[in-house]
Amino acid sequence: MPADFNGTWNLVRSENFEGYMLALGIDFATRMIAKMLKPQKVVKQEGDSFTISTTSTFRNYFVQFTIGEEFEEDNKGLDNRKCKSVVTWDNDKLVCVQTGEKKNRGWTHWIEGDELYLELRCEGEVSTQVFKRA
Ligand code: VLZ
Repeated sequence: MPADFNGTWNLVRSENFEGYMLALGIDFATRMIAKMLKPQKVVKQEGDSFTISTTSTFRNYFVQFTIGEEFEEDNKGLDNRKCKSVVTWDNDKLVCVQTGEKKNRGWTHWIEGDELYLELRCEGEVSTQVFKRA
């Protein structure tokens, strides 16, 4: 029985989101706004099917996937680069590989105690975001 990510999660702390955004080529003005945000994630998990909505006062992002099934991701409102993404289980971690123009792009979600973790990777940058249940 894999981990259960279902729920509504609020950002409580973040490391190096700036570096991640820089690696994605996000412009200065957008970075200044985005680094102040406290996004909320709503995760819906039914078996191996997921939706993850990330919302904030500035921009929202939505992704839907099934474990092991490659999908086209448009990253609309982020860097807008299309990539081919696939999410798999690594024990209780959800690992996404985003293949496209940017090397080593992807993310990992896991739960530690009552906190939801998200590691965001792009090129050489790693950002960690931590969420608590709303
Ligand atoms: O999360 O890829 O949960 O796709 C920040 C929105 C969302 C604020 C960051 C706007 C996306 C930023 C993180 C403008 C540059 C992400 C996945 C895993 C779901």
